[in-house]
Amino acid sequence: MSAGAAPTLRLLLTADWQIGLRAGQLRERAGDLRRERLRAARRTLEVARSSGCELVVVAGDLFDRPDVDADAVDGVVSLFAEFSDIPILVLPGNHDPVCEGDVWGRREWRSAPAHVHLLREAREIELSSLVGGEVAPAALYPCPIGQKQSRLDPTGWIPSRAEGDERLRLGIAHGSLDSMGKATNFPIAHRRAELAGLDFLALGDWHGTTILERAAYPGTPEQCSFGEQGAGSALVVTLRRGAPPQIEQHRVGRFHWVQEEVEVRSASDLQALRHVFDAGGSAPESTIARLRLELAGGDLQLIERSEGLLEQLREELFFLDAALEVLDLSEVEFESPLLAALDASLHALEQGEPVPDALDELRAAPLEVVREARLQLRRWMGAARGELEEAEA
Ligand SMILES: [Mn+2]
Repeated sequence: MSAGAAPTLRLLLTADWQIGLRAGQLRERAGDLRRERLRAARRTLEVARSSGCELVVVAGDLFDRPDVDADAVDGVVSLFAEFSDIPILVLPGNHDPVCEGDVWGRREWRSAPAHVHLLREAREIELSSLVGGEVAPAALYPCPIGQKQSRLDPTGWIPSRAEGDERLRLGIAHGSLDSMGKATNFPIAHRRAELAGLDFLALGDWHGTTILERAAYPGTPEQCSFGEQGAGSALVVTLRRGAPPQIEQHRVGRFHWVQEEVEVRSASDLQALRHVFDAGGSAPESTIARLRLELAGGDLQLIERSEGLLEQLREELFFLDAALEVLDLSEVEFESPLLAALDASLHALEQGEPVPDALDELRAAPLEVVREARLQLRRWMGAARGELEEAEA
């Protein structure tokens, strides 16, 4: 058989849309982010169309949970209806499992168009029986999830390739490959594709794109939270019997999530932080940020500048969660010359500089003790002045 005659199939692999995600971290913008997730889903389906994919595979967690708003389900169903030229295969994942009270039994989902196929059973399916006769001979091995957690490998049932079976064999599963650590929920043998003679194993659950020899996670099309790595893509996978899969990664996500903790010692630290957003490679209105600023020292001008920068970023970014912490009480003004001298001496001790003879024996004190003494002194001064002002008022 010539190479040209080998069965080929091009599919778009996506997963973990998590439609209806609560996104509580984004507070007042959470609803906007939910709508944006559906836009990323649309861009994903547009990639399928522009790349000439013969089908779309959603490898689990299309919905964030079974009780998402009716609007969320309606939104997905209407979106699918706009892409009626491409069959869409949907696998239930651990966020949207097939079980009592599942999202799939809801009225909104039941109006999904006929080109959308829910893979609710673990059994071999001839692809042509779902999508018509034009497609290459291929067998599907869907591994739907029926609960939130399990220690069993959902791909364990897939039979080995029978001798003489020259169809493409495609596994579709949701869980964690057991090779990458932390694989406690729905662990999947990392060599399952090779063990079962699959041409490709389409995977969902990990939110970062991960491409292996005969298996891949597309990752979530739009990052879900701070700390996730490698989200924001869809994969176009071309299978040809007897050859390794060809996998192309397409960016479909809009948002960049930035998390920074900065110790601000001078105005140049603020400039460097500003630069993170100016040179970050994403438009400010598509940036979601969490910032923790620590000001070592109570320089009032620096505090004001920091507040100014945060105010500016809050205007420009899609969302900013910011905290400004002032660590020191340097602004304390000592009315007593004696206490001022003591404070200066403690500071000198901290810095390893010469101190008056009277404090000489403190030289042996551990640095933390000296720092704490100075901080206590300043707190006490601040409190004492506050009481005085209250008494005068
Ligand atoms: Mn999952």
